[in-house]
Amino acid sequence: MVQPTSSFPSDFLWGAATSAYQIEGSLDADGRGRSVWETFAEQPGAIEGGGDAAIACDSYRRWGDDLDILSQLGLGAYRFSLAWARIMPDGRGRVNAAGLDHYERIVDELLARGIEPVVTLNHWDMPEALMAHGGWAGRESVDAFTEYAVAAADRLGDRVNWWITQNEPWIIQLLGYQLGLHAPGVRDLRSAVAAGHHVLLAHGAAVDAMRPLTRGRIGAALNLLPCVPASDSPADAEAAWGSDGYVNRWFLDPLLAGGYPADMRQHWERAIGGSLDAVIRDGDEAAIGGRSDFLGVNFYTHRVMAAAEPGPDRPFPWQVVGSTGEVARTDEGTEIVPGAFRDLLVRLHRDYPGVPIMVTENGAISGDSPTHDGRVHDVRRIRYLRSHVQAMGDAIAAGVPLVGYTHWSLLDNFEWALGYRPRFGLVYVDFRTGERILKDSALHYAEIARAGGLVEWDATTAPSVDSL
Ligand code: GBH
Repeated sequence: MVQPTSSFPSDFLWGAATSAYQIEGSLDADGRGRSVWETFAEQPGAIEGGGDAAIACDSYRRWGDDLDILSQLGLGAYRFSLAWARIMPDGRGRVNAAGLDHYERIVDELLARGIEPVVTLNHWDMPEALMAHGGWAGRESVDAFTEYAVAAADRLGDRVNWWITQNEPWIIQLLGYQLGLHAPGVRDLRSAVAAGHHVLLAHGAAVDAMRPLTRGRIGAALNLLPCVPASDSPADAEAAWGSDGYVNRWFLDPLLAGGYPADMRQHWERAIGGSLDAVIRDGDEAAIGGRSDFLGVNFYTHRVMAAAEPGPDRPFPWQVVGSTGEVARTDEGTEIVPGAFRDLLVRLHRDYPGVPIMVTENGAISGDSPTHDGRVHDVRRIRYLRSHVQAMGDAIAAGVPLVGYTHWSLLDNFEWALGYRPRFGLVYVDFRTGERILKDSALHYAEIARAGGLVEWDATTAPSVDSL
């Protein structure tokens, strides 16, 4: 049996996470503007199952139910995002007060319940109007985002202690602008690298503009993927390091170490066949770095990498291959690697010392649905959760300054291009009725949060709602 982990500090934040577009619905309510995701979702085949986010979890109306669940579980933090297009319906200029009113109610109600709001500004739902300048591929996005950040901090800055400017710049760059699998559906390498850069530049500009308006801590959330070589060969080792530059260091280094990694900049310039000087201008790196109060880490899995020849569909000399040996997987086949999670946290502390880390996402798809007893026995999610909590405890014991954990996700929700099939929630949502059911994982997580670390667990006994 795993011993109760005592390494978590007493003020460690145990929470859960969502994002606006994935849960809210009510896309036309109270003056919300259109976002790039409505346009993208209308394209045939863009969303698996043909769904859209018109209703999702109906959380724009049921947010009180969501907060009741957080209270019932005894969680101490809620990471959620503001819908950019509710606050800046036209992208620039006019601020929609009704949008801010909505989030102010949520923040005040969270605080009244003793739950720390962790507020994300951009979780991918950019106002459609900003596509006139290419969206994130255009440098105008930096000023637009800063206006939005100022509006948010002006209203909420006195009450919000944790701000996340950007969620997963690499996913925006890759899926939004390189592969076109997410909004706005662009497929262009030069646009992709520009988009990633502008997301970071907007982080820096927003931090500076928000400082006078909030004493809260401001950071960005990166999805980090440890890159492991597929074999002992030097070529695969090089592939793994290259891929680490593409996924991880391209964002970590400018945020926390003063500038882009030279090796990856070369890879990019080779791939686009020219210099990046017009995109990454003099002074830009100085405007990104040295400003983050903490790092948000979204961790799901790793990537096993092998050397490969670049080609039309492969801009860089590496490719993802699966693990060869025995490795546990989620229902969707994602490799479960808690040891790599611990090692990643230790590496971050070593390579970027002095930066507090919040694990802002971590979770697993499990094909759960209620059984005849009306309960959801998601044992595999419990195992995933426990092994990653153990990894965090080990990282803390090794000296990593971890300040909190917001599990992805509080609710089953709209999983972007994959629609409603993948269920990531601690809480089951019936998308026809909006009904919410606490899964066994939610009940077990409540025990972990209450104890402040791992507690004994017997897979044969389902936890009980009465224990809350
Ligand atoms: C995070 O992305 C996101 O921040 C969050 O919104 C999301 O719900 C969560 O993880 C779970 O995915 O078949 O092309 O749609 C992590 C990266 C991006 C990994 C979407 C899975 C599906 C690829 N995720 N990706 S695609």
